[in-house]
Amino acid sequence: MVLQKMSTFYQDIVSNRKKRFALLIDPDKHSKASLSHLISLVNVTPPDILLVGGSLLFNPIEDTIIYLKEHVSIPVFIFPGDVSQLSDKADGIFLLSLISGRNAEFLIGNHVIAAPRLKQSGIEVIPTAYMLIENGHSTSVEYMSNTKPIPYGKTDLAVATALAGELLGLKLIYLEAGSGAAKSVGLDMINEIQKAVNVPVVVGGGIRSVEDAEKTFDAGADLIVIGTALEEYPEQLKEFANLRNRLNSTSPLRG
Ligand code: 1GP
Repeated sequence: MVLQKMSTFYQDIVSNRKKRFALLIDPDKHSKASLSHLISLVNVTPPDILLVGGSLLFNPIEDTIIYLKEHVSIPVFIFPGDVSQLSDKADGIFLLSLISGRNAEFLIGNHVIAAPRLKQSGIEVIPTAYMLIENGHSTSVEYMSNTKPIPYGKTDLAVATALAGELLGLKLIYLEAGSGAAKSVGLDMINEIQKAVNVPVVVGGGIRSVEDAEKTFDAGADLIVIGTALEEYPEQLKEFANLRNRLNSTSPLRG
């Protein structure tokens, strides 16, 4: 029997509740040259984790994961858009339960398909409560998952959903406005959810600047996820890393 790897990244984030950021890499959005440039920057000012995935991928995820594992020393996790995005070459996976939706395939169906392979791989699995939050426009993840997001201002619904995720045993609450969102998750909603749950809160979608990132951290996010902004301006990586370092050197730690 293959034993699931001890949850090392997760252990780290719960035992040391500092601010962290993830760089999301969508394999379809990079050429070999752009990826290699981004990786050279990652090795100078590293984020805390690389996430790899997308709502719909034309290119196999594994090639990108192998390339990243050869070139970086930070954890490389899968952030799967669907069940085809699996690889035992990654360090781990955010196993997403789309609890804002009511589509059984994304609540349990795909997990049943993926489970034997995940068990066999032994990679770290982090059960994640994935919540889509409306941002004013329809997003790829909404379309592909055939689910409705939680309305933007409905903080009570979002808090109740996050609590349900925690009570079901999910280990991260991930608030997702959608890649390239014009409006990221509302600060009040992040703050209320962070106060309501004990597990770490992840926020992604539409975080474009260091100012956006700082407000999101201040509202209570433990981990923020940045994709588009660093596809467009990879040099901004350094600014996000400086922000994280500054916040961790000045804020009292939570948890
Ligand atoms: C991850 O979908 C986000 O949660 C990434 O969004 O591409 O807008 O940074 P951006």
